[in-house]
Amino acid sequence: MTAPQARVPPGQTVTAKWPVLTYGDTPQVDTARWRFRIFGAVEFLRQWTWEELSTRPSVEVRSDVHCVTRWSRLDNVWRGIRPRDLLGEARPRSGARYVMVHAEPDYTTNLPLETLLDDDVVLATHHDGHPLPAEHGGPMRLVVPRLYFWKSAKWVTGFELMDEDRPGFWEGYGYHMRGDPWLEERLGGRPRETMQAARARKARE
Ligand SMILES: Nc1nc2c(c(=O)[nH]1)N[C@H]1C(S)=C(S)[C@@H](COP(=O)(O)O)O[C@H]1N2
Ligand SMILES: [Mo]
Repeated sequence: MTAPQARVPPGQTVTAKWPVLTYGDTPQVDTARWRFRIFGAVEFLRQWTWEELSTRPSVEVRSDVHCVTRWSRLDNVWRGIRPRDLLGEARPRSGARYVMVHAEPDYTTNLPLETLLDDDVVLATHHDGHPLPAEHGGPMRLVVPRLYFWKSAKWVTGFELMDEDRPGFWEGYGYHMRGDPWLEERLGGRPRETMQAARARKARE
């Protein structure tokens, strides 16, 4: 066993509780109308119904949660499907290097594509043997254990493949573009952009 200390990134405190952190209210997700979409820089636009995704073979992954508000929760067991398998069916174009994760209600967060392809990343429907509670992102949330927890979008609805990185919701307010807890990437991380590029980005946002 590794000592817990070695598992906890700098500036974090371990908690046994699981705080709820949502910007706004918990949305009501209707699984009859729910769709998960992969779009943007892909060869094939794909979408799946709840029925299709929830009946696929699932995997179990154990990982630790590190929230930028300085709590960590160790040994969470997530069950769900790997984004890698779905992305394989959509076939990201060769230039695609980033992903905008879309979620309800109007939540987004950006990730490097290669991070989303990791073995320990899961679109989770279950936590510690129970269906994911609504306030924690049920029926389905993304879990990206190697980055701060704001990258793990609750009530996830799709992946948008992108050639260039773009800030999501919190990143637009100054949270880090990557968010690696071991490097304490809490704020910043935007590449320096020209005034022209900044103007174009503001026009898009
Ligand atoms: N859709 C959505 N996903 C979200 C959020 C949110 O407000 N909306 N908050 C993020 C933040 S800041 C954190 S720390 C985690 C919290 O997850 P939890 O409430 O299950 O602890 O979810 C992330 N995913
Ligand atoms: Mo957070």
